Amino acid sequence: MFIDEVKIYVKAGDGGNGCLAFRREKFVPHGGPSGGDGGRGGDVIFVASQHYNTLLHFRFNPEHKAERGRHGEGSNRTGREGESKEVPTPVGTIIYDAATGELIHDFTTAGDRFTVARGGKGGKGNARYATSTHQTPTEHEDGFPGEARTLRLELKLLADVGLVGFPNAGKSTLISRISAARPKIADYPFTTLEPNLGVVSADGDRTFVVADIPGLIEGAHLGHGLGVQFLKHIERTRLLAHLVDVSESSGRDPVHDFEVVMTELASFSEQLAAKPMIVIAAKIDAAQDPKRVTALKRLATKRGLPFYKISSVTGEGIDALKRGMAEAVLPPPAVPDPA
Ligand SMILES: Nc1nc2c(ncn2[C@@H]2O[C@H](COP(=O)(O)OP(=O)(O)OP(=O)(O)O)[C@@H](O)[C@H]2O)c(=O)[nH]1
Ligand SMILES: [Mg+2]
Repeated sequence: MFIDEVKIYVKAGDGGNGCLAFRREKFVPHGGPSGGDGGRGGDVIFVASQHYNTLLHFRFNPEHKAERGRHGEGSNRTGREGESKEVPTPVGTIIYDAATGELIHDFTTAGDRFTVARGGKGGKGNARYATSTHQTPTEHEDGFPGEARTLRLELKLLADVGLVGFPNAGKSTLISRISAARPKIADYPFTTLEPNLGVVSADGDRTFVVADIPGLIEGAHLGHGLGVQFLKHIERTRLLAHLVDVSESSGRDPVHDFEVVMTELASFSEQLAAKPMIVIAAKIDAAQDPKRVTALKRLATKRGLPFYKISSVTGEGIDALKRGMAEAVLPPPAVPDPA
């Protein structure tokens, strides 16, 4: 249902030209042919990496070219090979030829490599054409062009973070603040009727996916409200972000809201309720009574859960929350990615 898709252009390096040259030495009147071959062009190679979970980095960078081979030189020197270009892509990416629709490769495991465009062969230098009867060849070949093609990349998005909470808690507003997703937002419960996914860019190239699902109310597991059917969309996330409206306008007690949602999660699945969770006091700009916030914070601390205060309206606490989410779901950026 949620597919990230992008079209990119790849071009492997052209081969270098073969050289036309003759040996010129003192006291050797007719030196033989000595033109070296051109170097091979570099390949464009895709490498599946765990450090990426969306195709967002391709949108900023839709062209990938490998280096061309150097031309051959005199004294039978072969031109240097062009460097290959390694392009990281998330595990789960499927590559199609955009022109023919042909499936080129399906990346299923990290470290999986596949050459999507082969570098051109280098041209032969004139030295290669010498025979006993043809000692001063002037033939030499141009390098061969590297492959070029337009690819369509497809990735089924899996959410890393699931937003849970009461209807109207501000889940959709938060996802619209931190990603390009633009779900419907309104001041009434059950505005969101279907899950939305948003791609959040953390530091640099790293991204993660947040799922906004319809709100839960007491008795959701009995079918009240929209029920718990949408919880299946966040069963495979690595982190639940539990939004609790701490403004007065909810007319409810934040601590009670938190417990109600926990009960509903647990009655859907114990594993879901036991997932790593962060607690978010939402709409902090509209919280007149600080006791509502501190009571929620105390509860989070008691349960050993990280606690954040945010306002999607003023932006307060949003950066810290994004960093906290990224830390919880992304592997540490210790190993530099092959670029
Ligand atoms: N003052 C204030 N209002 C907010 C904030 N975030 C959301 N709201 C308002 O709260 C209302 C509900 O926001 P939504 O984002 O639609 O809430 P939701 O959790 O997605 O609701 P459902 O889709 O019904 O489950 C809207 O009127 C928002 O404008 C905030 O940080 N501060
Ligand atoms: Mg919503």
